[in-house]
Amino acid sequence: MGTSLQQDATVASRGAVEQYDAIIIGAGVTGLYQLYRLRQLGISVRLFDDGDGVGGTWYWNRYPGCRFDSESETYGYSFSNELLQEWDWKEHYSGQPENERYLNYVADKFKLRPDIQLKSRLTSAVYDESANRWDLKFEDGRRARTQYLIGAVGILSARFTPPFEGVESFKGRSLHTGTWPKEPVNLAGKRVAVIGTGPTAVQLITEIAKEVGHLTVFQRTPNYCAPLRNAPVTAETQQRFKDTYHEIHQRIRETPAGFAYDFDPRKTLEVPREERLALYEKLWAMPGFSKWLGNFHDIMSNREANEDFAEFVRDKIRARVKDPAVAEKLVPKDHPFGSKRVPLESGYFEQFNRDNVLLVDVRETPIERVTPKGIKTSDQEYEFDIIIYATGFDAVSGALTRIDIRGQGGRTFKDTWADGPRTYLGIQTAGFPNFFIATNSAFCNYPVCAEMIVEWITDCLRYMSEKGFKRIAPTPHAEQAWVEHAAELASHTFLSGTSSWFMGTNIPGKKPALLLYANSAPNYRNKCKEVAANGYEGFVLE
Ligand code: N01
Repeated sequence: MGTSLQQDATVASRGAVEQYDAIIIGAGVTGLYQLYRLRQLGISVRLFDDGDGVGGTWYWNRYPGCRFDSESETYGYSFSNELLQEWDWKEHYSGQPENERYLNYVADKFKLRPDIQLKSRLTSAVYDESANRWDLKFEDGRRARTQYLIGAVGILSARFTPPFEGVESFKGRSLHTGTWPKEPVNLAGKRVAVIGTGPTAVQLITEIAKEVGHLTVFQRTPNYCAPLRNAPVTAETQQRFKDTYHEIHQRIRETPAGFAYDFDPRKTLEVPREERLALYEKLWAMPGFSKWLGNFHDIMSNREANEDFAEFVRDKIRARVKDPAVAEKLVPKDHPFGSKRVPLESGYFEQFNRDNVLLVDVRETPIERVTPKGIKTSDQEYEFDIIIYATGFDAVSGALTRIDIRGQGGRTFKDTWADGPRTYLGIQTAGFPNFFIATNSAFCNYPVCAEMIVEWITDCLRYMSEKGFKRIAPTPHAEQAWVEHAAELASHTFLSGTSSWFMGTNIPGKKPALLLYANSAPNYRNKCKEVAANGYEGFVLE
């Protein structure tokens, strides 16, 4: 098992190579659970993370306003009834500080910390074919060798800052929401810019507009934001959660996206207009993603149906913004509802009624450069004390392709994934034996799918140990078939026509490809189970 932190420091300074059966990269929701499970196999396992605390997404994204848009009771781990009974969710959509506390509680409760090495950024992982081992190097010079390497790096962890000219020249403070400082940031009275209007910016802007001196929001694409309708969890509801966790988890394992919503099976346009509107109003008054995942099923496949609901949302936005010209800028018209992740908000649009908030549409007046004083658009220079980049992530592939990973024959992972993710089941890539991608790559509420992948990997390693196998990798044929199948499913959605992180098109130069697996979570889970039940069909075990 892992050594103590003090011993580790000595090992690192001597330059000795640490040896493990399995190494996990990432101390987020997935990585922590993977560590818990692999320890049960009795193998030596160590988890590395570049943060100085556990929590992954909930460690890094500590910007004001950050919170779940999943219902809290569906987001916690389901594997331990003791944990479920001990933990109280304070809000229906829990905030970042509470979520980080939860993951720290998990790390303590299951005594995970002795096997976690923080402040360790993985820079390279090279497969040694003759020894069937992965050789890892970390930024601080630490080296480690492992039979199994598990990337639990999350789908939204590689921060993206647009390559504006002059970014470094700004004399004020520059912040990215994905690496928000631990110390409080004093925004009071400051002239603040926010670049971006995605789900992160929507939460951030709503929270800080009242605090800053002046806020300028640089928007490229307006979003179909819908009300979150958060509320405290009452003692009675808390008890109901605890009494019914079994049913809650059973339900979210059966729904397409792992949320407790069912699509309405009727076809939108076959339902009389008044009845349609009544459903839209009902969904609008409900909390969470009800408006998306509880809507008519064909809003995500039929353009006319989608447009019907999109127009309803546009009118909701118009009704909340006092200045009609500003309202029109905030109304999305160039993409279907749901083709970008729907931001859930708690008073976002009203912020644009404030005297200290200005909306700049960068499609009308593009950002030309960042200057020492602020931001220069095509028509003027704006001066700021603080620029906040809420500009998102190089999603899904970015966190892996930024590491120098080399498989059989020295093939780089970056080249292998140059045209988009190439995997079998989203879990392994041919030519990279014993390297598992423990990332929830389906369109699915995070933990419910992450638990499934962790358990699949754990079962796979147990199976290998029992049968005496030392190496596993997919066949190129199985991988190619999976890539084609995923592309075929993607072609039935209309996600490809919209620029978003789903398609990788938010990153200049990234080849467009749907980065998530567009099947229902139960179908995905069943396929993974079936492959395992058939002796890991499509994989070569040696
Ligand atoms: O990132 P985004 P995010 N010039 O990519 C803009 C999860 N999440 O961090 O839309 C000007 O969505 C960009 O503009 P455009 C959730 O899955 C969950 O907000 O590309 N603007 C966009 O407005 C979400 O989907 C929660 O035209 C530029 C913004 O930056 C994912 O994280 C909360 C630009 C980026 O939006 C990512 O959300 C928050 C440029 N050059 C996030 N480049 C929960 O509630 C980019 N932009 C759990």
